[in-house]
Amino acid sequence: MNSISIVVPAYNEERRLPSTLDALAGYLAARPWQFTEIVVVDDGSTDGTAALVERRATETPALRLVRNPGNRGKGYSVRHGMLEAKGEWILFTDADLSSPIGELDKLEAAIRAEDARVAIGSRALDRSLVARHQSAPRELAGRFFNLVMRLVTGLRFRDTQCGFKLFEARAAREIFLRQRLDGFGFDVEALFIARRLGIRCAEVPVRWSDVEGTKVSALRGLDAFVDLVRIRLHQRAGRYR
Ligand SMILES: Nc1nc2c(ncn2[C@@H]2O[C@H](COP(=O)(O)OP(=O)(O)O)[C@@H](O)[C@H]2O)c(=O)[nH]1
Ligand SMILES: [Mg+2]
Repeated sequence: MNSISIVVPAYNEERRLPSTLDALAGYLAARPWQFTEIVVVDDGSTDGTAALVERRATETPALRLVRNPGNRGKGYSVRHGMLEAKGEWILFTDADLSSPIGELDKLEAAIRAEDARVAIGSRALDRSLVARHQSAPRELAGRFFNLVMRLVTGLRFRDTQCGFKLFEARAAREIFLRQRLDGFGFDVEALFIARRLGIRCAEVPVRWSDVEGTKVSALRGLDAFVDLVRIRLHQRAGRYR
């Protein structure tokens, strides 16, 4: 792997982005790459997110801002970034870097070991890697979501919601050109499409630590459950072909 795009969906992240961009730039500088880029997708932020990225992009040529037409959600943001990215491998990561960027090495190793084209970070395979947990209700809701997700979709993953996933570029195109959910169910949808296309995905235990400042409301969380039904309906209507 010597060509990488890192996609960062960002909604009102002016506080959490600076240290994240530093960490990403540091990681990319530590290794000889043929091509690197950091694509921040501004999701209609009302704070200084876009201005911050534009300012930093003048000093960091590998950094690029793309903008959504308004606040469209994480799914829309990631799809936009994945389809804009030019690297041969594309990672998307949450703006708070809850999984440290060094964990990318583990995804890369899993891709090689399992001959996969997608590797997804997981908090469920080795819970001792979770340094700081989410609130108890949030974590419980996450486990319940996983249970319902497996029942509704038949997918076997233990954690689909970790915002740290690596795709081979061609697989990313095949998946995200079909992907349509704009909200938090998009990860499940992407994995669902991957299975339909026969694209192998490895689930990889990664270090993870909750960072304050979540933007996910209970209502948006509930909508992710509805997304599971939407996935089945889209599938039945043949929209993932
Ligand atoms: N909540 C939310 N996050 C968004 C949206 N658009 C993009 N994002 C990004 O999606 C990621 C969600 O991370 P975060 O809010 O920390 O979620 P949590 O860690 O699961 O609570 C961050 O990078 C957000 O900036 C949106 O409309 N709502
Ligand atoms: Mg977070």
